[in-house]
Amino acid sequence: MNRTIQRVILATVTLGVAGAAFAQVKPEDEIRYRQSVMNVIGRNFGGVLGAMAKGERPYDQATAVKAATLVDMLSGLPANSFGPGTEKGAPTKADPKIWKDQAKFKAAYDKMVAEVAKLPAAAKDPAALKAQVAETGKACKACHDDFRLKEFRS
Ligand code: ASC
Repeated sequence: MNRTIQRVILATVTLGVAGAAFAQVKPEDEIRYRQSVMNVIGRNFGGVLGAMAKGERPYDQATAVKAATLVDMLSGLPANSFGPGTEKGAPTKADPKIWKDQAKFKAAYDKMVAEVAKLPAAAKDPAALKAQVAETGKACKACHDDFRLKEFRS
C-alpha cells in the first residue's frame, strides 16, 4: 500500500470517529450544556459585573477583570450547542425560531460575543465597565427577547 492511500484511509477513519463522537452527544446533554454555560455567564455578568455597574457591589478591579475574562472565554460556547436535533429533548426556553431563522439568531448571538469581547479591557476601569456592561446587557437582552421563551417547554 502506498503512502497516499494510507493517508486517505487514516483521514477517513479519523473523520468517521470524530463524526461518531459528535453524533453521540444526546440532545438532552447538549441542552444541559448550553444551559449550564449560560448560567455561569449570567452569574458572572449579572451577579458580578452588573452588580458593580449598578453600585450594588463595590468595584474591585481584580474581581471585575476575572469575571469579564471568564464571560469572554465562555460567550461563544453555547452557540455550538443549538445544532440540528437539539430543538427538544429536555425542558428548554430556546425558542423554536432559532432553528427556523438561523441567520437572525447567529447575528444576534454574534453581536453579544462582540460586546462581551470588550468587557475584559473595560473592567479595568469602573466608568468604562459601567458603559460596557450597559452595551453588553443590551445585546444579551435583544437575543433573549427574540429567541428565549418566558417559560420552559418540553
Ligand atoms: C444577565 C442575565 C441575562 C442578561 C440580561 C441583560 O446577567 O442573566 O439574561 O444579563 O438580563 O439584559
